[in-house]
Amino acid sequence: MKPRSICVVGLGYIGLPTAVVLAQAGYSVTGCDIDADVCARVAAGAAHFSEPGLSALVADIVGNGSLRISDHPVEADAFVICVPTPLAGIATKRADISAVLAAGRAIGAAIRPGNLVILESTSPPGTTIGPLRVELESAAGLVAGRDFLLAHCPERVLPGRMMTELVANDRVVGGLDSASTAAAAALYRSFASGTVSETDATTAELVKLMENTYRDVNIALANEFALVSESLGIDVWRAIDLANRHPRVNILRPGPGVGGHCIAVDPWFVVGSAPRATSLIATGRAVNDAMPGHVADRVTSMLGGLRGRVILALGSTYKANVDDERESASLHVIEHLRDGGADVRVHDAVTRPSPGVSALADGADCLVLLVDHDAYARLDPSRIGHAMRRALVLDCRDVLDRTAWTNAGFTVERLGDGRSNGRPTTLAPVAVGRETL
Ligand code: SAJ
Repeated sequence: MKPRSICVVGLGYIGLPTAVVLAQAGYSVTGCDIDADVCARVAAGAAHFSEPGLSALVADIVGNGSLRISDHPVEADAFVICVPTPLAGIATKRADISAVLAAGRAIGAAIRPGNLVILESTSPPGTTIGPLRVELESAAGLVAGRDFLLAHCPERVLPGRMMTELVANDRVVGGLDSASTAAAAALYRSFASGTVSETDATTAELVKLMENTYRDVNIALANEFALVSESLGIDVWRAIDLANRHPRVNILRPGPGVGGHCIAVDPWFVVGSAPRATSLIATGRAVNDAMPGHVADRVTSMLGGLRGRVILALGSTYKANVDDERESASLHVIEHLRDGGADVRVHDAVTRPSPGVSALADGADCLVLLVDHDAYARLDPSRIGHAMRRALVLDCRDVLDRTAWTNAGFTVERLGDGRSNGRPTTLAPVAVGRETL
């Protein structure tokens, strides 16, 4: 039976945009959340976080009655679970799926024979057909596969591009059985323009984790190349650009660490599912987790110590042009610098744009650029350096125009650039075409 009503459980970063897209596609949607504040704000027609295009759509669909809000799951033809799956703790590195299980129990009270339940939350392999199924069945007194349909369809959208990617991206759908897979795939095909591929639930769970693990390990490789370049006295940014001219190479970019609630977390779900088979994945995580400490060490050697130094950190969000600080590597860098005794001021072009950079730089010893917000590429160094105690800058994202900043009197160092950290260049220049590395 084609679903007409859908209950989206969890109105966070994924659930709210998903509810909007489903309502736009003509479904009668109820969104529910355990957070009363979130419910109140969405019910008033507002988004509770910033995402391009989202606010206007929420106002629209709440206004026209196609999205209703509830504090618990209500009867519907289909349920879509979009709740967080964080790490249970820094030490354990295990997934905390308690929100998925709570959603399963709550849905169990509203589910009817013939309904479809879809888990979108990124989850350890086996969650859908294992613990989630058990919760649903025991709360509902029904049997998955016989009385209701159950599938996993991992979300795949990039924050900042959600409203486009929710519709345009290819999707992977995996059911408990073929009827569940077919029903879930039909639902996504009804609003997605990307290809919807069918598989089983556990494969779909691993596919999602593989995507983010691939990215994490690739970034770890870039970060390791940055460390190698620093000790060889060469510029990793230039070297990566050159390596990426090979048609089958795509090395990502180094940085002060990997943040966000996905890429820094999901690889641990794979490690947890097969600890003895995942040494590369675990090592990649360790390399990325060590980057904030490395950046703090670079600053320490630039300044000859941290105690009593005034440092201006540029960027606190987990990546460029978003307002999200979850698991931000910048915050770890700032913590290291403060632990070392520095007075760290923080500017963020998106979340705390004022006071401006030049006002905050007044009396500072060093700028540390941690996030590649577009606005930072446009900074005018001639309006910043004059009020600083020392005109030093460490660019961890290859954002600043080195020549302009040097001409304005700054000593510019870059993460991964062994030419800028005072170490001698140990390699002879390499001629590449008409350019020289
Ligand atoms: N980063 C680097 N170097 C790079 C790229 C990223 O250091 O070359 C850092 C960023 O600064 C940031 C972190 O990695 O700290 C993660 O950023 P991201 O843009 O790679 O990823 P997310 O977490 O914003 O979104 C990812 C996406 N996954 C993939 O691209 C494979 C998105 O599609 C997923 O929906 C999302 O994770 C998720 O929910 O899992």
